[in-house]
Amino acid sequence: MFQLLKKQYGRYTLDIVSRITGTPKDKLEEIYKLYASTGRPDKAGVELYAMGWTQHTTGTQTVRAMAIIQLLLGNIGIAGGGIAAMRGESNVQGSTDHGLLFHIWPGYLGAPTASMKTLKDFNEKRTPQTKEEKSLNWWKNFPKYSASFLRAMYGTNVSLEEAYQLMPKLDDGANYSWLMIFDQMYKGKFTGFFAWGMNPACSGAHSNKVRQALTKLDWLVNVNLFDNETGSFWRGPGMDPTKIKTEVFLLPCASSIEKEGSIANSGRWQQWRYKAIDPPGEAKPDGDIMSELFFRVKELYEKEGGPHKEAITKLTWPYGKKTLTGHFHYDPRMVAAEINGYFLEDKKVENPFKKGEFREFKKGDLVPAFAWLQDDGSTSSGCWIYCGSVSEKGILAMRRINKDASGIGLYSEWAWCWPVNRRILYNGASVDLKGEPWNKKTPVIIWNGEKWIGDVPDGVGDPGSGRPPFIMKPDGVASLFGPGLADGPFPEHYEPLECPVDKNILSPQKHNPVIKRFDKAGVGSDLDAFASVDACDPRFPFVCSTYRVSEHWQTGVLTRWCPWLAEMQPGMFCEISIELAREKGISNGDKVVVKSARGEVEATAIVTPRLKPLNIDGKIIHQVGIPWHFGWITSKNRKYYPGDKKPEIFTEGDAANLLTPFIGDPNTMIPESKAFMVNVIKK
Ligand SMILES: Nc1nc2c(c(=O)[nH]1)N[C@H]1C(S)=C(S)[C@@H](COP(=O)(O)OP(=O)(O)OC[C@H]3O[C@@H](n4cnc5c(=O)[nH]c(N)nc54)[C@H](O)[C@@H]3O)O[C@H]1N2
Ligand SMILES: Nc1nc2c(c(=O)[nH]1)N[C@H]1C(S)=C(S)[C@@H](COP(=O)(O)OP(=O)(O)OC[C@H]3O[C@@H](n4cnc5c(=O)[nH]c(N)nc54)[C@H](O)[C@@H]3O)O[C@H]1N2
Ligand SMILES: [Mo]
Repeated sequence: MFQLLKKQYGRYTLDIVSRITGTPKDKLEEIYKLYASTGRPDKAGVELYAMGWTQHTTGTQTVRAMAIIQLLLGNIGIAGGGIAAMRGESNVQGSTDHGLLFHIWPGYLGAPTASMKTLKDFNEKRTPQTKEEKSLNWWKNFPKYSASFLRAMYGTNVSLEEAYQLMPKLDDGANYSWLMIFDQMYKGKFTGFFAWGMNPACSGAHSNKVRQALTKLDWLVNVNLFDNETGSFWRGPGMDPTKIKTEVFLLPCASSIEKEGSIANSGRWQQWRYKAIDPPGEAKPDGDIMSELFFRVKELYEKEGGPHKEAITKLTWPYGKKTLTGHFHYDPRMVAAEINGYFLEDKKVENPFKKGEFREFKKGDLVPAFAWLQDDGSTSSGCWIYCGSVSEKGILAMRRINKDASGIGLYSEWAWCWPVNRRILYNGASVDLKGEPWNKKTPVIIWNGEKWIGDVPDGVGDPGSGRPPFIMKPDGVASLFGPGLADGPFPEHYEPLECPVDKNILSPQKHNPVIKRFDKAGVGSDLDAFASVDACDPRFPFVCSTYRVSEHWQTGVLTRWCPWLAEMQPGMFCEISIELAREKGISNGDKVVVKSARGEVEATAIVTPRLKPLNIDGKIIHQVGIPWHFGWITSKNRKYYPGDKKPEIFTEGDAANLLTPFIGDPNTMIPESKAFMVNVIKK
């Protein structure tokens, strides 16, 4: 594999990389040397990444390329090492842990597809095998986690097999990600839609398409603190309310400080948050809204019947109760315990870590850690990786012990970290085969002659056991070669779908050949609203990228209403270089229109040395940048109806996503919001 790797990347000479990126050769070399200098036992290098890497049609390959570099440098599992995905919102980690994505159940259990007819088929398909005797192959435990999850869903009301039959299945090969959902909605395949804590009319790539898609719905439920461009899409720019059939409901919700629950951060720390104040008016915590919906839908199914009704009527929902006022309150502490999991019967279980030693559990006991979960239906766990997060000591996410015995910042008694409170994943790679830390000054784990001390050890057996440390990989070793993705197995350089160059000097393929596209290729005579420009099109000569500013949050629904923030960032701007400004006769503060193949937005020009023209293979290429926090609802020039709230300070400009292409990375389906082609025209 290493020889293949050398062959693949031998082509990436300094000269070629410099021609492609526009970075001078000496700068490239300086950066390579500096970073490669971390490949020593007494040094560490970490890669923090966020949207600059991911929002591309090559995002997955970029992250993989860096993972390969970190492996080669020995920067995995050590203090100050790793590949760290910075999560954007406070609970992005928690939501993916708990099954937000369509293709996984909670705890990253691959979801079943229609062709997996029985629980046995499902478990067989999803449980990896290995011939490596010393490999732990942790995913061999998959059937324990799937059984425990099914029990968390349906309790003991039904058998495990029946529970499996009640769970929804994905159509084989189908994809239900964001772009897919809005494409299907645009094609009229949806009846209704819950926009739950999101603002797709501004955050979704190609917002014109998203806004049109919303007109095809019969109903839309907006669960939010405020009205936003999504809930009010029907009276937004270019819409004729008399022609739109969609009925919109706003369910007012409590904000993060008005309800209790937990969040999980980028470091996998689950931290408890307490309610500070009551929500105003009729607003309710999201959990209560969901709970009430559940009971109402269940009642309807019980009264009226319907296809597959048991999928709803047989669910266990022990944490919601009807109060005297008729409101279904749900208790997040009970949910936390359900996520941890229980023994559902009295049972004597062999200690998974000590053969021949047994422990007796009583029905209702909390399962102490996921190694104790069973595949026979005798345990439940809503998310196996969180098993161990609630114990007789309480909800460990509530811990606030501000002590760091490790000296390297693990703070092991602050909150709780999945899995099993281990703070650094793959820490077995921080020691050699004899158990000696590679770096004796910053050890993560140490063998004291009898046991490991420091962080909770990951994957390592006792020194001398020869167990390979990457226990989540079937063979126990990390992979340089990455089969199983839509692209690869080795990362390769491709240009974004919309780009300013004629060819990729490394390969005859200009773009990632497996980009997920929904659009028609090329543009027609007028600006085809749903197209991308995949050849250099003189109408859109500049590269555009979208990004954030400190003063606003996301689509701005939480910040555009704050007068002090609106005052600091009062509207859409477009950053352009001094050179481009000169070329186009644009001055700082001028009004401009930024246009792509899909739409246009008005902006104020900011002429800045922050952006510099790039020299790409001898050709001067300009790049411009725009923030994506704005939307029409807080603007001065929109129509305000009686009863509409007006912001104290207006912000001008509409969504940056009116410009972005509706295309996705072939693995993650994230849209290419960081690189597409536009023109900038002085008004
Ligand atoms: N104030 C504020 N803070 C926020 C948010 C907010 O809206 N406002 N949003 C939160 C959320 S949800 C998220 S996901 C995070 C996002 O955090 P970031 O990903 O840091 O945010 P963006 O501003 O979208 O950033 C992208 C950066 O990527 C760079 N970039 C663009 N293309 C490339 C490329 O090809 N390679 C590299 N290496 N860099 C590139 C751009 O120059 C830009 O500086 O921020 C979170 N924090
Ligand atoms: N062009 C471009 N587009 C992007 C990005 C980019 O960099 N460039 N970044 C992308 C990224 S990283 C992200 S994360 C997405 C975000 O996309 P969205 O999630 O659609 O956007 P937000 O503005 O974060 O929407 C959150 C909504 O939730 C509401 N809200 C706040 N608290 C609560 C609560 O407790 N309960 C409920 N029910 N609602 C609440 C807010 O008022 C707001 O309307 O946008 C993506 N879109
Ligand atoms: Mo994000």
